[in-house]
Order: sequence, then C-alpha cells, then structure tokens
Amino acid sequence: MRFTFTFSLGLALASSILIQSVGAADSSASSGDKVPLILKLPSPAFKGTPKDIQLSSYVEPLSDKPRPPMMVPAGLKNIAPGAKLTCSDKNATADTLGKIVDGDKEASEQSIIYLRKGTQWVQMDFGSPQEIFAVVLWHAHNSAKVYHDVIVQIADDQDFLQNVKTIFNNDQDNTSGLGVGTDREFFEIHEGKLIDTKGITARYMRFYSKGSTESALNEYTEIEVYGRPAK
Ligand SMILES: [Ca+2]
Ligand SMILES: [Ca+2]
Repeated sequence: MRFTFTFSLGLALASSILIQSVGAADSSASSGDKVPLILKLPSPAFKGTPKDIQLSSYVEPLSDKPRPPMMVPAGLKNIAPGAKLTCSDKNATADTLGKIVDGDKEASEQSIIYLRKGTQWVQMDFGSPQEIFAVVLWHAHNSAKVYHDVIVQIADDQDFLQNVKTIFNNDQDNTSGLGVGTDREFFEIHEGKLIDTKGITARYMRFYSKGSTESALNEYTEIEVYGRPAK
C-alpha cells in the first residue's frame, strides 16, 4: 500500500513539474524575447488642434498622448538605409531619394523631398527576402496635414506583378485604383506613422501617396523598415 501511494505521489509530482516547465516554455515563446521598438523621434514642429482643413470622415483623431511602443522581437534593424531606392517620379535623382533613408526626420524645408502630383510611389529593394515587423513613415510634419491614398505593398518582383500584397491602404474611395482601403487617414506628426507589418516576408516594398490636404505634391522625409533576414 505504502509503495503504491509513494509511487503515485511521485508520478503526480513529476507530471506537475512537467506541466509547469511546458507552461513556462510556452509563455516565454509567446512573449518571446520581445522588446519595445525604440524609435528616435524628431522634434514636434506644430502643436494644438489643426487649422481649418477639409478632412475625410475616416481621419484618425489627433491624439495628445505619446504613442505606446510596439513590441517586436529583439535584434531587429532598420533595413531601409541598405535598400536600393527607386521611384515613379523619374525626376527624382538617387541623391534626392537618399534623403528618405538618411536618418534626418526633422520638419525643416531641407529635410523634405518633393515628388510630382498624382499617385506616386517610392520603392525599396532589400536585396533578399526580409522578415519585416514594422514600418515608420514620415511624409512631412512641418504643419498639420493629412496625406491621401497612403498604400504600402510588398511583392516578389520589382515590377510588382508577382505575389503582390497590400499591408496598409487608407484609400477608402479608391482614387488611386489599387483597391478600396480599410485603413484610416492620419495626421502627419513628429512620431511618424507606425505600421505593424507582423513579420511578413518581402524583398520589395512600395509606398504610395497622392498629395495631402495641403498640396497636390507628394512629400517624403523618412521611411524606416524594421526587420531581419528571412530564414
Ligand atoms: Ca530624411
Ligand atoms: Ca483616396
């Protein structure tokens, strides 16, 4: 009797330890070694409520609180500076496009590049497939304005014909013709627009826009892409 009792207790203990250790492994895998994504933000250039501008019904209200950090796997890098940049506006030189990934995100005139009117895109080729967790986008935050038809796509080829996926699209009235978006328009602020790309794998990424509430021209200040080489 005594032997059986001890044996069962031992078994129960052993299985309880086993369950605990599996549980611990599970929780460390799901929260992973996730860390807050630390962004270096430029200084705010304007404050308070935006001036009287024509807004769509799907503009996200401007928050007066700092954005909470996004949790991402440890060890990600901003891979945008290593990407090959191209653009739909053939007047934009390589030097001009380089300013989108030079780390200068300030609101001053010399930090902003201008692309022509209409739907325009900037494209990044990372050289090989990358696992991408976050994109941070600054068109221009020198005044309160809202950009139109902000669309982010990925593809397997530079012409965006193979395996094209849309990861952000706020063109809710489809004026750029890439499909009706369901994301909201947003104010350009010093924090930039943070897009959670959920670890999607891509070699090519395109960023579209079609002017703002301020101008038909397209401005770009900086784009950051946080990722790591795909396994
Ligand atoms: Ca820049
Ligand atoms: Ca639109």
